[in-house]
Amino acid sequence: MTTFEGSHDGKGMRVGIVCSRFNEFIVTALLDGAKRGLSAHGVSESNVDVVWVPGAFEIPIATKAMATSGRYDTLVTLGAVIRGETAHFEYVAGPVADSIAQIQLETGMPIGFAVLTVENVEQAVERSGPGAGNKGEEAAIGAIEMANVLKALR
Ligand code: INI
Repeated sequence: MTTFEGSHDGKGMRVGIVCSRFNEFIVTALLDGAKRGLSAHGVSESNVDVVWVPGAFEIPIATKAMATSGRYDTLVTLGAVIRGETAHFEYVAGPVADSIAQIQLETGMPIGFAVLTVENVEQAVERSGPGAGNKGEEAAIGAIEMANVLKALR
């Protein structure tokens, strides 16, 4: 029996991060978490590119451009869709998640997903704090693991 597992070693890895500016204070906190996660696992800051787009709805197109650029080993998407702020919650949140899943399958690029979909600002703050449970940090570490496991499989 052969078992494949991806390590959390990000040494030498090139990482692209897509951030949406809507609810910027939350996304900046997710970005801080993602940077912490990458740095703690050996990704050098000079190998990380950060791209900002207006809102979560624009994350997929920028992510696809990065996924097909040949410049990255893995990507991380960061955003915050808060139900209390829009009647269009479902129209934004669902398509973004579906599109990111689709881009992974089409391009083979692993993409960490921390586009929060929450009921209110309090829930968004809980998931983007400086301690444990920052979803940006978790997504970044997951992106490293997926890049390593896919490399092993290929
Ligand atoms: N974008 C978000 O990232 N989060 C939201 O909560 C949000 N709300 O509430 O509407 C939001 N809307 C903007 C959307 O993502 C697009 O940027 C906009 O529709 C322009 O295409």
